[in-house]
Amino acid sequence: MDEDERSKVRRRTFLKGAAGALSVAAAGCVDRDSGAVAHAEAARETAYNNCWICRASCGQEVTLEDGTAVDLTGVDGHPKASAGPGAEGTLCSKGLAQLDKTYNPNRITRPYIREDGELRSAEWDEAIAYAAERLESFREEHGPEKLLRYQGYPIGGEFHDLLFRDLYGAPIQVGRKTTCHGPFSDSWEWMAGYGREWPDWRNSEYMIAWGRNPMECFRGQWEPKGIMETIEENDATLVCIDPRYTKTAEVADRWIPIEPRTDGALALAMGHVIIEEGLHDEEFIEEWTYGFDAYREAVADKTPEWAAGITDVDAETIREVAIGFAEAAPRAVAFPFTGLSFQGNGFKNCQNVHALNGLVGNIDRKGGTRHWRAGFSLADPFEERGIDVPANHEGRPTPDYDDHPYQRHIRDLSHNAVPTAVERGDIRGFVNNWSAPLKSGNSEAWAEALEAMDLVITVDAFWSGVSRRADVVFPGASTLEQPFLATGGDSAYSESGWVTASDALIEPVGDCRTDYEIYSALATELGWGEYFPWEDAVEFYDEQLSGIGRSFEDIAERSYEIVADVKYEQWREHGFDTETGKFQFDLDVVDGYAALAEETDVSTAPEWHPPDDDLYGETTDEEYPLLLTDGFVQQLSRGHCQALDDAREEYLDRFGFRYEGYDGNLLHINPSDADPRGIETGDRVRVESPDGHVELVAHVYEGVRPGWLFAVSGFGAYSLAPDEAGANMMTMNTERHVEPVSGQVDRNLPVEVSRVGGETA
Ligand SMILES: Nc1nc2c(c(=O)[nH]1)N[C@H]1C(S)=C(S)[C@@H](COP(=O)(O)OP(=O)(O)OC[C@H]3O[C@@H](n4cnc5c(=O)[nH]c(N)nc54)[C@H](O)[C@@H]3O)O[C@H]1N2
Ligand SMILES: Nc1nc2c(c(=O)[nH]1)N[C@H]1C(S)=C(S)[C@@H](COP(=O)(O)OP(=O)(O)OC[C@H]3O[C@@H](n4cnc5c(=O)[nH]c(N)nc54)[C@H](O)[C@@H]3O)O[C@H]1N2
Ligand code: SF4
Ligand SMILES: [Mo]
Repeated sequence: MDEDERSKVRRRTFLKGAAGALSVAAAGCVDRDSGAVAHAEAARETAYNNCWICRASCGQEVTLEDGTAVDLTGVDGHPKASAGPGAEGTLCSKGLAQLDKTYNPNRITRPYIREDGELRSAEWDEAIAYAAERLESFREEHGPEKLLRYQGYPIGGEFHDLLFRDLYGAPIQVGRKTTCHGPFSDSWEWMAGYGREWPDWRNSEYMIAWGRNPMECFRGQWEPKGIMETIEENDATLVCIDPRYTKTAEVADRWIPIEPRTDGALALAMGHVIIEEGLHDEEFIEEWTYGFDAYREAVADKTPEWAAGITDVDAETIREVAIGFAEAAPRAVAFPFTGLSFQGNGFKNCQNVHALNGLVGNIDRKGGTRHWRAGFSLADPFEERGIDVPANHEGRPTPDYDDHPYQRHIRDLSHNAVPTAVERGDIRGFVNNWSAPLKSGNSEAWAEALEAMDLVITVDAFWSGVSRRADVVFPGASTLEQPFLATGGDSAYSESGWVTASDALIEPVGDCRTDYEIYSALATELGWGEYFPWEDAVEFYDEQLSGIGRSFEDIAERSYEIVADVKYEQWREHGFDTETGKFQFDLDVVDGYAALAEETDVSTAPEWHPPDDDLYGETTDEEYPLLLTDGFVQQLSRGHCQALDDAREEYLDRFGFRYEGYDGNLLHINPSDADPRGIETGDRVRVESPDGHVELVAHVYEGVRPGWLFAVSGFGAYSLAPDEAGANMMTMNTERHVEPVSGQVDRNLPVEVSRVGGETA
């Protein structure tokens, strides 16, 4: 397609998308939100879009003026952006920052290729031809099995898979779960038969946010709204178990700043109380669970007094929370996520928490934990067109990782194992999409591995540790600049499946292109054009939606549609999709896990695993007496808002920081740890671990537990933050920092902290 044709397509699709809501502003009227006087002649229109900053796909209503997006609000009634039917739609500050992201001067807006060791900008045709030529010679020299695939949360993920997995034949990818939610979802999948559960917040009467921060780390605006509504309307209780005083802790009835990594002990003691009080769901256990005897035995001697000594939560609190939770069940939910997944002993901790949900029988019940399911299927556009997609990745040799226990049981590679795979020559090239892996774990070794690889190709929006080291960089379009489609079951509509879609609303900034354009151009150059017969992604999505009798245009015009009923208690009809057809307390029937458990001498049933220096994470000692973890805050997304000035400023503002010259992340430290070290708020501090050190600025406050340090991730070396300001904790993380069952990055590091030469920031 040449330039003219492409812009014709864009104009056509844009006009289709915006047609529903055209309005021309009266001369001199005042913009509701910004207060600015609109340009007398400006054609103002609104159209729908979806936010993908935290990947929750909240519906956005965008105001456009002369082809530029000038304002954003949420879409009322949207399943992800509102509290449900008729409710006001809102966006969080990250969603509102979408304009700043799109028009940001730091954005990559042209293709780049490496020449004589330096990246230089290139024309699209040249960049595509160069990437194709390098991919071909790579295949001849090394074979496709040496090319590693890595995707974050992209829009065109299926096109990346089609090109690099199915057609090119690269068999190995880095498991998404191994940087985010491995222990959480692996344990849940083996216990309940599906990888994802979602809390039915809106209908819940007792909510335990367990190492989760849903008031600021949303999976869409429906989460905080649902929580606040059920607190107000159902007098529901919210308990926050977190060593950090988060926004969730702020609104909770109880904040339990637990000793980190001891959640598994707390969960077992709660199970002990629930059984002792006879508050478990006998009928559910009898008919729908497997392995309850092993569970009963596991908790028999796990009294609240026992757990109090481990968790630093007093026995009375443990009793009260256990009883409150069980009495409210099934309208009760104990929901862990990344807080427990980031732990070296995370698998058992998650298994023990999940077991509580089975014990009180709240699985897929109103107000409990919901089985994530859309309740409908889209059509397969390849089938529609009679295209037989090859599976060229199948049967390729994959490396043998017998010395990595978890790696034997999963096909995807663990994020932290990649550098070793490169060192061994198992991996020699890398294709990356919307991801910034150098912030996620084992960062120094990853940086070296990228330098050592023969070929690195990336689609990115900002300069990161990967794009700076790439051979070819393609500038990807944001959601405002490309069509979007998402479906799901997790939303404000507890009993419905939804679809949401939006078309490109603005011309891509600079020379950016949509994901579909990038992958189809590359595929065509490599001789696989026949597998990308769609004119654009709109046509592809349209064919998918034909499966439910909808068109892309239909949905994009109204932003979303509720399309299916998703009943509670789906297990009544189909049973659980597990080995026994039941909810499994004991995982002795799960082959992979049973073998691993035997090897590592652990129980297949719930059990308390303390961190132990050996397999389950490192412990603190005299030299490194503090435990450091990193994570998220409301104002920033995983790894891209750090490139935006306003977002960084909002984050620093929240903690009272307005220092000129420092816009990195803060190290939150309790006064009882700061005082003896002579550290005050604003001091530059050095954090030292057995594997390295970083420097950043201290924020002394009571909002973190004594002995525990927290910093926001996505800053420092290899990050998108301008000048790599702040610290990347993962430069102190290594291959051995891995949770042994799922292969997920363990992000708890023993450290010592000192003030740097008396300077203040
Ligand atoms: N240290 C540490 N690491 C973590 C975490 C942590 O708490 N601490 N959290 C983990 C979690 S939960 C997750 S899910 C992973 C996610 O980690 P990733 O898979 O790396 O995902 P993101 O951080 O969202 O990806 C950021 C990249 O996407 C690019 N990008 C942003 N917008 C666009 C766009 O419109 N188009 C294109 N083409 N690219 C774009 C950015 O430029 C950036 O390079 O991170 C994990 N890593
Ligand atoms: N603002 C914002 N929202 C996001 C994202 C984002 O980047 N920014 N990303 C999205 C993604 S990909 C994800 S995976 C989700 C993550 O959603 P959440 O899991 O809710 O995110 P976190 O804030 O990392 O929550 C983990 C909490 O666990 C606590 N914690 C740490 N160690 C322990 C421990 O040992 N025990 C207990 N009990 N708690 C502990 C941390 O202090 C932190 O508050 O957020 C999504 N939403
Ligand atoms: S919660 Fe915020 S960042 Fe996430 S999709 Fe919604 S508006 Fe965007
Ligand atoms: Mo995540």
